[in-house]
Parts: sequence; C-alpha cells; structure tokens
Amino acid sequence: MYRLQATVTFILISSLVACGGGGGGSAFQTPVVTDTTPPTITLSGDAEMRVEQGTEFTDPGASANDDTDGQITVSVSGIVDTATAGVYTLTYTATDAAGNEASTERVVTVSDTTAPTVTLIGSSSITLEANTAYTEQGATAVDSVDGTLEVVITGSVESAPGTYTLSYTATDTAGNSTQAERTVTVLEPQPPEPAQPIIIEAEDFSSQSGTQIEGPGIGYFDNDDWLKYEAVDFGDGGHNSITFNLAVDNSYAGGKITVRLGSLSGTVIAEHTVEATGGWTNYVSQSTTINESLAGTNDIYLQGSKSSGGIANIDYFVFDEVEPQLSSIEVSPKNVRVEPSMSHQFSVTALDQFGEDFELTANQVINWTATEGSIDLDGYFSATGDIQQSAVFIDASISSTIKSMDEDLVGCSDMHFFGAKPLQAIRVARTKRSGLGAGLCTMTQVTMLQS
Ligand SMILES: [Ca+2]
Ligand SMILES: [Ca+2]
Ligand SMILES: [Ca+2]
Repeated sequence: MYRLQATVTFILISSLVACGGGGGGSAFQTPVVTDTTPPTITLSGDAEMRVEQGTEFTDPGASANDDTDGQITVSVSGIVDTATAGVYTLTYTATDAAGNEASTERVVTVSDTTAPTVTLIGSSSITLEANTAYTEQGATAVDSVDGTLEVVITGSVESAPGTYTLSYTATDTAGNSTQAERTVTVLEPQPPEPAQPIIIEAEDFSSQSGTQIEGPGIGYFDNDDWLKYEAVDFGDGGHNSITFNLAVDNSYAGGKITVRLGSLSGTVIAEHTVEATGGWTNYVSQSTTINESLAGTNDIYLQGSKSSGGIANIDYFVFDEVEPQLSSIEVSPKNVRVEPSMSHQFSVTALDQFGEDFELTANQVINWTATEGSIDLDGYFSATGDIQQSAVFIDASISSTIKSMDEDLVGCSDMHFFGAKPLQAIRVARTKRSGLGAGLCTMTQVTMLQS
C-alpha cells in the first residue's frame, strides 16, 4: 500500500515538471530524484532463535539501511513471553522518508529443555545391619519452570542380605526427567560378639565347706565339699564352656566337680570328671561344656563328689564361649545288607562337642573308602565286580582343604599342602592350620549276601 502511494507521488511530481513550460526558475530545472527503493533490514542474531523457558530474552535487534536515507530506525512488534512455552514471532519494520516500507520476521521458540534437579534426603549409599528395617527418607525435586515436582521412587529394599538400588525420578511438564539412585546394602547377619571369659580364682570363694587354701588355689577338695562364688556377672550370657586349671595325682583321677547355679541344690550347669594331671602340683586345663544359659548375675557353686580320696587341687576356673568343633562323626546306616550288583548310599552325621549337629564347612570334605566294591564322593556304594567276601567295610573320614589364602605369607614358615589334585588348585596354609588335615574316622559294615 505504501509502495503504491510512492508511485502516485512520483507521477504527480513528473507532471508538475512537464507543465513548467519556458517560464520556470532554477528549481524546476533540477531533476527530482524520487525514492522507490525500500530500506534493507538486517537482523542481528538468527532469524530463528530458541530461548530457555523461564530465562530472560533480550532481542538482539535489527538495523535498517536505506539507499536514500541511510541508517533508519527499525520498529519491532510482537512479544516473546519466556514464562510460557510457545513459538513467538517478532516483526521488524522500517520505513524510509519516501514511505517505502520493509519488514522481516524473527521466530523465537520458548521451551523448557532443562531437567529438574533431584536431591536425595539422606545418603546415596546406606548400609543396614541385618534385620534392620529400611526407612525411606525420600527425595525432593525442583524444576526451573515447574517448581517443586513429585518424585517417583522405584525399587525396594528386601530383608535378605544384598545390595538394593532405589531410583528417584522426577519429570517436568516438558517431559525432561532426572533420575537419582540410592544403594542400600543389607549386611549378612553377624554372629553375636563372643561372651567375655570370666576367670575366677578358686581361692576367691565367698564361702566354702571342707576345702583349704593350697598352693595357687584350693586343695583338700573331697566328696561333698563345696565352694561358693557370689554374684558372678555373666552379662548377656553365651558362656558354653567351663575350663578348670587343676592338678590331681594320677591315682586320684575320676572325681567329679559339679557346677550349680544359685544353691547347692540349684541347676547343674556342668559336671566335670577330673582327669589325671601327673601330680598334685601339676596344673593343667580341662574343659567341660555348659548347655544352660548363664545370663545375668548368679551365685556359682562347685561341689565335689567321689567315693573316696581327694578330687583335685583347683587354681582357677574360666567360663568362656567356645566355637563348636567337629568332635565326632558316624556313618549311617551302621549295618546294611546289599544284594550283589546293588548299590546303597551312606551318609555321615557330624557332631560338635556339645552333641549338636555340626555342619561341615566348605573346606571339610568326606572321604569314603570301601574294602571291596566302590564308593563315590557322595557315599554311594556299589557292589560291582566280583566281590567274594561276605563283609565290606565302609570307612568315612573328614579332611580339610584350604581353598583360599587371604593372609600375607611374609614371615610364614613350614608350609603345608592340603588336598590331592589338581595341584594348581591347592593353596598353602600356615602351620597352625596343619591340624585340620588330620580329620576323624568312622567305619561301618556292609554284609554281602551270597548270590
Ligand atoms: Ca529508499
Ligand atoms: Ca524443566
Ligand atoms: Ca588361684
């Protein structure tokens, strides 16, 4: 429209010039230069821009140059609302003095491309003791546009030992999402701390009957004599063994020390049969198991019983907690009749010093042997071959192989090798472990029926 107007003006000026005739002054002699060329607009910055939502937008502007007027002003119309995602158009317009107009556009896209920030409440790595409930502390999420966001938690923490991963995810309205993780490690149950040894000097009795102070402890401990030890504090308990440091002549062995709780008629917690020590002044340690709970404070009585003669000189005794040890093994069945060419499986029962089932450790293996036929690693006896004898003896023993070696071997002497094959799998163990190889032995019998 402005362009059309400029053209009209030009025609009007032209006709004025034509009508001037010969009477004209100098003004009419100069050719009138008319401007029909619109200015040129140059955008600063790109014609298409993207602005992060929620940030400030500064229009880089534009400049206009006109062939006649030179640099002229540019007006801008349109808005960019950075608070609201969308596509905005800015229009830049410049008009020269002759009314020629030019315009150009810039498209500004406002969008949220910034993911929210997720912040865990509490540590990102949590370690829980066994049988401890996990308490979710949660997380917070903030987005520059949406503000506070909900956090979605996935994953769970089970009670079984292991490492669990929890994910915390927040997603903004624009679909940008952020995930944070927390690992929760549930530890293996730890065995309770072993009970602290309680050492009681025999001569520290609170009352007694029939004994006398003798050497490092008490002597003259005979049938029906007793010693009382008042208010022994066993704490949380766990003491499962009593060890006497005592001396007894070889010909006086066999007396009994009965240990009671509370009174001379109280619960018997241990009964120790005294073994000879080689003399009345030759003190050695002898242990007996305790199967009663001793928790708390108890009066302890030692009571002697023997048909005749002294029982023992006692220096001290110790209540302690000892680990179950493999004490005996037995093959079952004890006796079985097997038809020729049949097989039978045997099993081993292992007991600790308390008479409880002893679970063999990973490095304790059962070795089976049979005087005839064959027996495999699982105790499967096969009466294969031409067995002539009427009885086959099955023998089982436990041996230990050390399959890993965590300790530094520097300074270690006298290495022992365990196991047989393959040699590459065999590790070395310290001298102190050498006793493990000895094992225990038990035997049973298979009676072969005549074919
Ligand atoms: Ca122009
Ligand atoms: Ca965002
Ligand atoms: Ca003593």
